[in-house]
Amino acid sequence: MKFTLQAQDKLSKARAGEMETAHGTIQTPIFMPVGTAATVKAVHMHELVNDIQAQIILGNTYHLYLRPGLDVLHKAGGLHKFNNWSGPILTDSGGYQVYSLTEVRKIKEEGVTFRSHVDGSKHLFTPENVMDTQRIIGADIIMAFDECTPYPCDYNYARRSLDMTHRWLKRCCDRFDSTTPLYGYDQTLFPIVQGSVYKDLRAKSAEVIASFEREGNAIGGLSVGEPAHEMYAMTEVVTQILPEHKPRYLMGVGTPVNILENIALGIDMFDCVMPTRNARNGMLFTKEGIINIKNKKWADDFSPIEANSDLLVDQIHSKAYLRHLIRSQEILGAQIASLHNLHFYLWLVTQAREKIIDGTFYAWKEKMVKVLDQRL
Ligand code: PRF
Repeated sequence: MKFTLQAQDKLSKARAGEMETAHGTIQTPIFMPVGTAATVKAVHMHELVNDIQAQIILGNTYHLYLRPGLDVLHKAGGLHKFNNWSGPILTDSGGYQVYSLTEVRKIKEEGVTFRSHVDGSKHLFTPENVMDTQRIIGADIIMAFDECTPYPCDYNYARRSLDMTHRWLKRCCDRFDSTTPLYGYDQTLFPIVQGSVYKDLRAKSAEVIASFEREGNAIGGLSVGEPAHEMYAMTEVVTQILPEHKPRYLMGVGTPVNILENIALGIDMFDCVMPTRNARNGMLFTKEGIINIKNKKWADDFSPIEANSDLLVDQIHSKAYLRHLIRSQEILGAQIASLHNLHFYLWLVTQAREKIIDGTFYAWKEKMVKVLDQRL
């Protein structure tokens, strides 16, 4: 993987860059639609490619390992072949899903034992087997196995957890570096900064993570319930330490405002279930603000879902129609709303990139934050 910085904003730490992977080039800052179980929920691959020009999608080791399982993925020739997405893929390591989705789990030095949310069967994830699993899935960018601490988190717990995440990172790197890709193209491993909301722990973690000198770095453990100002304070501490010339990925973030503020702090990559998950409940992100399409006020509003949008479904369907579909739990409602929201998120980061390049990012960001903080 190769990362080139193309422009840096003068009034903030925002950057525009380009990442070259085996499956294509990604222009940053970028948002990665979440394709947990080998699908971006309710959105077809041809829509990702043709309608919203997604540049990279995410997959989850935890879900893919449980279903369809490694045997099927290996026989398919990896996830790209299995789901017919030929662009870049990043897989998360399961270091978050085992904490958020499983109830009975035990974290030990060796790894994490947990029960499957699908059938209750018992499994063990270790730094080594999670690397092997991500080799089999075949993502271009794979993530280290970490512990995402909850919020709030006691200082001593956060400190001990961090030390373990760092020891796990060494084991991840050793395994990754002593194995080879299975499908003939390169993969790269990103380590993850943790440290809860403690500045000293975040700084220490960022230094340790940087010392591994991988091709990109990630920040985890944020957007887990802490106030936004604490998230920004942590991002700021960490981006001051992580190397300038490598991509920085803020995991699981966030609202459009969170994304803009973190771009301003020097983040290049984001993912979040919010545009797709909230779409299914009728929350729509628009250039004028956030709306709940289920609201009565849209019942007889026959204007397009979004005026001045270049997305076909925004032009040909009305707010009243989408409201009806979502309220009736029609599958098409989830499809239209998900595509609309992903299109908005990709529009937002593409605009940010253009503004960084033409030198007008800061003023634009301030204006957009005001608009996007509003619920209409
Ligand atoms: N670790 C991993 N994946 C994640 C997170 C993390 O801390 C988060 C936190 N927002 C989202 N996804 N491995």
